[in-house]
Amino acid sequence: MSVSFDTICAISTPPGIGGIAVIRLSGPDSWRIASEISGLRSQVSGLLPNSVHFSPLHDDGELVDEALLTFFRAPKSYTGEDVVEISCHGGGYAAKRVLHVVLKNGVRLARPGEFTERAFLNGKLDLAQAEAVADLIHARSESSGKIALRQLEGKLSALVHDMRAKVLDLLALLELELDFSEEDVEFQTRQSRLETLASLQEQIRCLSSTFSRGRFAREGLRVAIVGAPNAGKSTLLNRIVGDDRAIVSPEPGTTRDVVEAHIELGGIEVIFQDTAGLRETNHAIESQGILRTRRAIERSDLVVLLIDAATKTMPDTETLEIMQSREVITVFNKCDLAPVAENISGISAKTGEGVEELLQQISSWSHSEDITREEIVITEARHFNVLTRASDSLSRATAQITQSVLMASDLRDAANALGEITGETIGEEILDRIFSKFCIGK
Ligand SMILES: Nc1nc2c(ncn2[C@@H]2O[C@H](COP(=O)(O)OP(=O)(O)OP(=O)(O)O)[C@@H](O)[C@H]2O)c(=O)[nH]1
Ligand SMILES: [Mg+2]
Repeated sequence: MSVSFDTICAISTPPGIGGIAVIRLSGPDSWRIASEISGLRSQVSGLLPNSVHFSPLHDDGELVDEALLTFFRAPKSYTGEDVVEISCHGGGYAAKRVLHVVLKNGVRLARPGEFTERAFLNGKLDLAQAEAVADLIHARSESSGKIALRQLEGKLSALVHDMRAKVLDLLALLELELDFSEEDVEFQTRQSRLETLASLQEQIRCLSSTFSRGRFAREGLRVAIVGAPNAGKSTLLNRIVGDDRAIVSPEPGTTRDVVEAHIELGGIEVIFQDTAGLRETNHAIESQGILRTRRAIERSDLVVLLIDAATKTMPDTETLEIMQSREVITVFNKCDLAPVAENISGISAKTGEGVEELLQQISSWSHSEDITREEIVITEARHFNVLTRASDSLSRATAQITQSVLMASDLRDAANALGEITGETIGEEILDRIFSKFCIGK
């Protein structure tokens, strides 16, 4: 059964110059309004679902554009409602003009994510799938795209749905026993209940453990290149991206701002940050740069600590302390000038020696291969938090195995938590928060 709404519209393609732009209309009046502004008015009763028509578009008799109109009939459309997609000319003018005409005819501008929200409310997608739409749109690397597609296909939903069904089965038998409590019947042994709980906990643990890798896939891996002045950090950044991104000079203290460069490594996006060299200084601008370096370290997933193999100069102690809470790969640079022992990672940012191996090391540290290979990966903090809550409830249920009433309540909490991933159990406020993160037209 579909929920009924008003008719909404938005430009669904990004702004900028392009061959075409698409204006999407969804809702009960979409077919009528699209036919009224096009030359298809007289044919509206004869239009077929899934048909495409070329037509000029008019505003009070004045030609606005020539476009292709695709008609979808509910429930066989993205939103599950009557939908028309108007493909007009792209660029800054035509699409806005067409949108204006549609709005003038009494259609409301869609809120961010409203098309996908309607698809969810009309049962075309569950919540995890709807979130995957946003992820796919924002995916920049192979792994984030693949993960989003698998989630869109419903792989995460199916797994979570299956876990939830097991919890509900446990609950159903337990409640039945409670109904018959006077007769002291047992529909399931305690042992088998404990086994099911343990296997559910294991499934949740496995799924949750993909989160840190999943986050890298989705948001990219932030790697801060840090070290004393002149260690060769900027030279290394330039070598990695194969471009003159940062200024290199023999003068210590060259880099002041954090310079970022993005590359794709093993299917995931890696954001390298070249930073100001770290040393005690009274120079105001350099001090600012060092503060920025420390912030970059705190926000990074991984630090590459670069040390000049010839001078072995280390960063200042305060920064070294901050680094203790981070993951650090230590590398000696300028090994073309000063040889390093075999058991030490040595590179030459200048000649490129060892840089490929360093990238390989970063790639294996991030488990990028696992991310691309793994079937189901959690990328959303929301999903991770829900799984943690479900797991806590199941732990409590296990601890209360002898107290059926309390156990039933914990199982209910676990089922409700899991239902929040697929959207089977979720409040309006959370839904609004999720869909407002989308862009307009999605
Ligand atoms: N021989 C040799 N020289 C290098 C190597 N890497 C960097 N250099 C030189 O070392 C000097 C400093 O290099 P930068 O890349 O500017 O060093 P940095 O760590 O960014 O320095 P700051 O920005 O001042 O902190 C330059 O003259 C580089 O050419 C290397 O692997 N071998
Ligand atoms: Mg530099």
